[in-house]
Amino acid sequence: MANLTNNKFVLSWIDEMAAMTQPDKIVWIDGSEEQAEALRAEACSTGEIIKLNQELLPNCYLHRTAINDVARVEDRTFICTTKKEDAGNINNWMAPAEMKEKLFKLYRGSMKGRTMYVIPYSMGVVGSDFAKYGIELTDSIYVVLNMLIMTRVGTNVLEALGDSADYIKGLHARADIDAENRYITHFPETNEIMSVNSGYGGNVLLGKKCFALRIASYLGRKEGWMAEHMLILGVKYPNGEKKYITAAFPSACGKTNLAMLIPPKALKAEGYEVECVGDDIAWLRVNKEDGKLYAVNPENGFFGVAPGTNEKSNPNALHTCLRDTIFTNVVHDLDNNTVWWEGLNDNPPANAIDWRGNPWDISKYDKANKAATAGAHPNSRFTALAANCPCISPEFNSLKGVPVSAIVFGGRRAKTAPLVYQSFNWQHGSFVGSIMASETTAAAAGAVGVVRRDPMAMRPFVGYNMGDYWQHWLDMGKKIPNAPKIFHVNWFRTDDEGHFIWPGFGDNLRVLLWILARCEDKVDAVETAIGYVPKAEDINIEGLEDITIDTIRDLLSVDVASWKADIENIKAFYAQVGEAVPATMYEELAALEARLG
Ligand code: OXD
Ligand code: MN
Repeated sequence: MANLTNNKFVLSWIDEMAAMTQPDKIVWIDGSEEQAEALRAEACSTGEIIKLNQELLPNCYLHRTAINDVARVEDRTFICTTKKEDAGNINNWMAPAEMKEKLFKLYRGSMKGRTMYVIPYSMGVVGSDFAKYGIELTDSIYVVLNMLIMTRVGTNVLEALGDSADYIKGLHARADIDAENRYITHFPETNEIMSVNSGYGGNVLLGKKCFALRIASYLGRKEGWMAEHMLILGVKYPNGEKKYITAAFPSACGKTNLAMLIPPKALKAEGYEVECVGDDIAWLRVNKEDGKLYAVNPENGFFGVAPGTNEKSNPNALHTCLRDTIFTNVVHDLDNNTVWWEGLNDNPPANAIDWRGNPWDISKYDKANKAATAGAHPNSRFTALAANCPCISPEFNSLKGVPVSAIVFGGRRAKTAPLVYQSFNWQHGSFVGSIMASETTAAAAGAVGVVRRDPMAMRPFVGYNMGDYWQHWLDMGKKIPNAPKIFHVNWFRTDDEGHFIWPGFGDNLRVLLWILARCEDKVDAVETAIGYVPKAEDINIEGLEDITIDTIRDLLSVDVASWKADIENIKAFYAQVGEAVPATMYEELAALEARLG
């Protein structure tokens, strides 16, 4: 097949990678439906994917990964900068030359007998100011088909790149799917990503976490913008006005659900709507005209967790994946050739194959031992087109992005954080982001689990030193004349029996409306040691059963004892981040401690 570009930087790099991996042939992905369809047919013929019921699930396919290859592997993810301190203490680090020597041995000859696909892709709308281009080389059709959904792929990317060397080089080889030799590596100084011995999404769809977060966060610092692990949503008011919020939560805190929320009945009746711009990643730039921070979602699709997605928790996600979707590691219902997962409905298939490829029915399922007995892997996924989402924002393809009114941080805290609070200012808000954390909750016993600090939900995704990343947040605040206000929410406060108090899901809009009202100075608040907390009567509870103003008061109370206990944990974490922690963050920490008394 002919090359699709004359760009000598691209061609010489591909030559070099092909000389090392030794594929039988090289195929350029042009983004055409015709080529995609031929690849689907080929992958079906080898069993790599299974074509599902085309009446019920048009253009949908199922894939099962290797059993040892079902999630991101943080302990095997490396940031390879020349100096160790540039990667920092939170990332795994290895010197570039040393890592490459190791990798090249694994890559050498790894594509013998296979095809190398060349995927030119864009993160962001091709040609927009936000867009960044990448080329992924892979020997997996599954990767090609996923990239066609998750990113903007095609010859227009090569045209936009022209003869420039400014693109991110990504090399992925499945090799032996050997967990002991699995590496997800980033070379931010040379714009390279190398992934080997995995076939699982987060490790191999190099545009997502690897490029759009790790490499992009590095570029953002260098170039004066931000790459964040944030959803983007728009709230449409009954009068037609729209306001946008970005929000960062650690994995497994319901980001996709919040991004696509459906307003509760009472608010819907008044005319409120929510539009989704993105569910996972936001790129943020200061707009020179109005001095506001603007956000785009650089992705083109959703790589969502399937289990727990249902008509009640997230009908929009469910409808998004009824067509043009690749399901990974879910249950295959053999009777009607569809898919199923735990939490989809109460109607598990009787005749089915589980994510491991073994016969399965619900009698094998033991709730107490989900990991071993679930039909769908707990981290099973759908890869679906954003364009198919019923609530996708009309601004999804906007060249300039959407203006951000509020940035929201969140975590899963049983006691410590109230339902919502507002930071005093950008600097304090950056501090609030730096101390973000999530707990594992043992719901039944009401026990408080282990705290994992996850600053800005970026712990696994910052492509450089965490302390320098915090400094970048502080610096950005000074460059945004009309900066968004920064908030923190916690949907997961529990009562003494360990039950969640706040209903969550669509009702979270009630909290978002308070947040947006604050951004416009339309509502008062109470100043506390941790920030501004709503007056209970300012959270709209119309139509909410079981929630009284006293419940809201409870949800908004600041539990000083647990904050004081948390301070010790924060100090230990700051010490771990080490010397690069900005002095300003320590000042904010001391000020918080003083306010707590
Ligand atoms: C994801 C994650 O898959 O954050 O989006 O883990
Ligand atoms: Mn994520």
